Amino acid sequence: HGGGEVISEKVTTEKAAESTLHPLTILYGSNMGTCETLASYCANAAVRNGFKPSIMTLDSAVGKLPVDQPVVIITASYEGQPADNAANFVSWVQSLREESLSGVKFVLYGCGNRDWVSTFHRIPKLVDGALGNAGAQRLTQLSLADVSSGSISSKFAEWQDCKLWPCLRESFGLQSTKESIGGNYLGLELIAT
Ligand code: FMN
Repeated sequence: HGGGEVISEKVTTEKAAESTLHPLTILYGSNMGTCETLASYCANAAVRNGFKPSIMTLDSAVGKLPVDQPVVIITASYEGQPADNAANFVSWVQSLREESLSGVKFVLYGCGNRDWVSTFHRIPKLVDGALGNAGAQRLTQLSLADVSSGSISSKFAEWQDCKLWPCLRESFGLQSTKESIGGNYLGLELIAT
């Protein structure tokens, strides 16, 4: 009956909208949930920025980093070691030959705590270096956040709005309308003019 038609119309519209979005892979390495939560924030923001996200652990991407879409990586360190769901990925990237990841384009965001002085951000730095050595291309430089001071979710929101989405949108030649990135910029723009 009538209700069914309304639903199928909505599904068709959503499908049409989705087909214009660019695929985006978001990978996280997380024990206590911070990086996983940030990855889900990123997935939520993806659609309004023109991307269709797939979100999974770093370990589930071993041997299959895509070359047809950008890869966003969000990861932590534990006593200088990877999170449990990133350990296989970290060993794998260190074992790669030069140029074996050519065509892979990535953006890396590291979460760490400066209380671990000698291993502060060891894993995000190691992964960034290993991906680079294997020929993957950085779409923007490594970003490292300290979770011991300030709010990590506001730091991450600022990074998304100021670095991640402008860079991903630019790499796809997408128009960078300020409203579509964060939503809070419209007010700033009005004040500025
Ligand atoms: N941060 C670092 O930068 N280097 C470390 O070696 C490090 N070791 C840690 C060890 C333990 C037991 C804990 C609890 C935290 C450590 N951290 C270290 C901080 C975590 O990487 C940071 O809290 C991160 O946000 C955790 O991410 P997650 O919640 O996604 O697991």
